[in-house]
Amino acid sequence: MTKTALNDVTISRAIIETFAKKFVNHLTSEVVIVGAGPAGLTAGYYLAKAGVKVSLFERKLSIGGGMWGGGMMFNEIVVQDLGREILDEFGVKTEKYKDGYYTVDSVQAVSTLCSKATLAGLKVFNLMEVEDLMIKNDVVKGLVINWSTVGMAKLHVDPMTIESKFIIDATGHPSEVAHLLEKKSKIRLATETGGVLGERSMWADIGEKSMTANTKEIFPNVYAAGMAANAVFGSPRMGPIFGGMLISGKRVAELISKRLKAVPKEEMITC
Ligand code: 48F
Repeated sequence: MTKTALNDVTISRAIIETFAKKFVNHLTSEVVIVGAGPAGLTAGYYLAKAGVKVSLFERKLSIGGGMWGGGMMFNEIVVQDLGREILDEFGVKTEKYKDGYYTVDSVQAVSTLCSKATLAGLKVFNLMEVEDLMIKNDVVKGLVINWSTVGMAKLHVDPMTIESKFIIDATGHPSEVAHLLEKKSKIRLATETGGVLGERSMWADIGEKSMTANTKEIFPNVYAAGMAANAVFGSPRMGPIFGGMLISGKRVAELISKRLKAVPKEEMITC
C-alpha cells in the first residue's frame, strides 16, 4: 500500500498519457490486423513473436470474436489434429474426444490466445473499427479508423488514419476489408470474378480444408485470413470447429514475415 493518498487525476493522467503514447507509436505499423477473432489473434501472436511491429483493431469491447460462444452457446469448441498442435504451442489444454477430434474449453482458448499474443508484443486497440482504407494511386497505404461508438451512435465524426505495410482482413464472415476494397475503390481482388465470392453454406470438412489455400494475398499487401478468407474465395463455413482459424492465422503470419524479411525497415514509412 502507498503511504500517500491516491490522487484521482493522477489515475486519469496515467491512462491518457500511456494510451496516447501507445496509440501514437502505432500510427505506423508493419502489419495491421483487422478483427480479434481466433484467426486475427493467432496471426498477431506469431507476427509479434517474430519481432514484427503489429497492431490489431477490434470493433467490439471484447476480443475473441466467435470463439467465446463455442457451438450454439455451449462453450466448448472442437479442433482437429493440426489445430491441436497449435493450441499445444499456446499451452491450451485439449481433450481427445475420438481420433481426429479434440474438445477445448472456449474460455480457456480465447483468454490464452489473448494473453500470449499481447505478452508477445501484439498491441490491441479494441472499441475501434476500420471503416475505410487509405489508397493512393491504387496502392493500399493504410486504414481509416474511428471509435466504434461513433458508428453505433450514427454521429458525424471524421475518422483518422493509420499506415501499414501489410494489412490482414481477419473480420470473419463479413470480410469487411475485402468488401471495402471491392465496393469503395472498385479494385479487382485476386478471385475468379475480381469480387468477394461470398461464403457457402455449412460443410465443416471442405470449409476447414479450403481455408489454408484461401489464406493469401487478395490485393497487393492485403491478406485474408480465417473465415474472411473463405468468404472472399467462396468456400463453405464450418461451424464450431476452429482448427482452420488457428492454422490460417499462423499461415498468414508466416507469409507476411517472409515478405517483411525481404523489405528493409526504412522502407516501411509509406506516406
Ligand atoms: O468472427 P471472428 O471470430 O473471425 P475468425 O477469426 O473466426 C471465425 C469463427 O469465430 C467462427 C467460425 C468458426 O470456425 O466460423 O465464426 O475468422 O472475428 C472477427 C472479428 O472481427 C471484428 C469482429 O467484431 C470480430 O470480433 N470486426 C469485423 N469487422 C471489423 C472488425 C471492422 N471493420 N473493424 C474492426 N473489427
